[in-house]
Amino acid sequence: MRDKRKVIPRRTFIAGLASGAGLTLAGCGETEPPTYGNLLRMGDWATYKAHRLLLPEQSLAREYDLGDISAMPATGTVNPGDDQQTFFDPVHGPEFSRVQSSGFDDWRITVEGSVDRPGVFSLQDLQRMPSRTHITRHTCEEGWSAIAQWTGVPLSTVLNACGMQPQARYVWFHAYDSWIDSIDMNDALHPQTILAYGMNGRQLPLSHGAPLRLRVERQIGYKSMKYLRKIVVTDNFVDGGDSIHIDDGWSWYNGI
Ligand SMILES: Nc1nc2c(c(=O)[nH]1)N[C@H]1C(S)=C(S)[C@@H](COP(=O)(O)O)O[C@H]1N2
Ligand SMILES: [Mo]
Repeated sequence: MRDKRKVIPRRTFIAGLASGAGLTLAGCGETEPPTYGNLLRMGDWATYKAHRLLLPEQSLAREYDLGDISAMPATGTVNPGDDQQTFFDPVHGPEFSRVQSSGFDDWRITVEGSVDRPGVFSLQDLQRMPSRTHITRHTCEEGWSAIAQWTGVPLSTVLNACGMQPQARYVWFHAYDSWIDSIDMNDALHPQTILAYGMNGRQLPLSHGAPLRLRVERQIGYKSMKYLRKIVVTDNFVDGGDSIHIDDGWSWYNGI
């Protein structure tokens, strides 16, 4: 498995900023990452705490101009239907191939959990909702970054359409490969957090997560999950354990 710990210097820098500013780091409920206490996840603590203290809740990641768009490599899974991929899922991989062969006409995403009206949405359903387009920099933990334009529906719009319940605190994402991951409500309701179906003015390409991927612009690249199939709203944090590769150092919170 690849080494996922290349972002420590910035994390340390931000933590340093926080303590240098004389901020009290103890006792603020909402700045405690839900993974706190798990030794393997100690790295989450500094970034989560520092970001939640220092950054306004809905501060925007920098947006760029059309002329700034760069080439972007596709990494990790590039086709969930291919059983040779590292993160191939024997159950959902073949299912992906089936919906892909329908041109994604048969593709549906479900939204369940702490919502009054669990939803099932086709791509057309999502495309009929108000959209947002932005140009942002994607930063991968492997050391590269790229600028691209993303178009999609704000996650908050979809969650509200399903009647998200007031006690809900996390949103989980399940992909057609073996990826499962979550974000907190602060990131879920952030205006730049979108379910993207378009990239650089075209339909989202297969290798970049078609038909639908998440874009979480204030966190490192791997939080922007590709090939979405299910969204689950939860009241409590549930550690995804091995499925989110904690043993390999993938932090749950990895703000940039
Ligand atoms: N389902 C899924 N989502 C994923 C990945 C993956 O392998 N599977 N890779 C992640 C990583 S490490 C990065 S850097 C970005 C890469 O997105 P890209 O392939 O569009 O460049 O997707 C993220 N989302
Ligand atoms: Mo990445």
